Amino acid sequence: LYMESTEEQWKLVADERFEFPRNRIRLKKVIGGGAFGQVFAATATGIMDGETESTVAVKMLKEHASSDDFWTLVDEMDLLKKIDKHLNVIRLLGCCVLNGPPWLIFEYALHGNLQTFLRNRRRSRDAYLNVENLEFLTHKDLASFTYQIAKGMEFLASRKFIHRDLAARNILVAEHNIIKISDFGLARNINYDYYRKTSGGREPVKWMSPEALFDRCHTTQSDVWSFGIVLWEIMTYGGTHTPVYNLMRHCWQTNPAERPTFTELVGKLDYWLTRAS
Ligand code: ACK
Repeated sequence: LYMESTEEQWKLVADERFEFPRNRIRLKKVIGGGAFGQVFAATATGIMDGETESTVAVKMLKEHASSDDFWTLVDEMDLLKKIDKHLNVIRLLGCCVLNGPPWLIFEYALHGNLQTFLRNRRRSRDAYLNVENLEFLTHKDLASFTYQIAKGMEFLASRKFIHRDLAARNILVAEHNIIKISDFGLARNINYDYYRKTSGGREPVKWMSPEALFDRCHTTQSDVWSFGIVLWEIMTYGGTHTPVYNLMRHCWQTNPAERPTFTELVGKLDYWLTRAS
């Protein structure tokens, strides 16, 4: 992609394989936002074979985004164009770069991100507050999520893509509980970019392997580390792992005297079960 003009920063050259007429998109409502981008639910006319109107998700910059943000989005778009279709990887259906700011059009994932999805389906003491009457999940559902995530990541790894931000919040759940790996804002294709390092950007510390964290060395195997954390997120229904992880490490102190007593453990676990998010 090239900038044609410096006067309007969004003047990008259209890619005919992906360009979709902006006027065939109807934005409906904001369904999500990150640090620099926002996502709308929208309808697109004639974007999918055999469907006149499809529900899609449109990702774009927020109003006061910087030029860094702009290029992050353009990088993401470029990268997504190179990823072939896979059931468990969110698909870029098209882009709008002409006559306005860049829009990325994605297939729609009905149930939103996996972290919120899991948290809304916890069997807690407050289960009766489950006003939306959401179906609870079975072990089989949880196992299916882990399998589908592994399948999606296996596919990305086979194409030499490193995700670098694999976490339940970046995984989407579509109709029939189909998993879609998403959020490629930090992803890199190692074929051309394996040496590029992040600095000052957002770094998902709690999901990062030691080599990614300390040496900025991101590989498919560091994605595997993050996958391990995602397994934890799934098994705790979207729980934050820090408290329990700290507890585990506490039990593994070399000096036995520094390990917690069972009474301390009971107290902490009780607190965790009843209060923690
Ligand atoms: O649970 P959510 O609303 O689902 O939180 C995130 C948010 O935008 C920020 O990424 C939602 N989102 C992103 N991409 C899609 C998509 N393709 N389909 C449905 N929701 C999406 C996501």
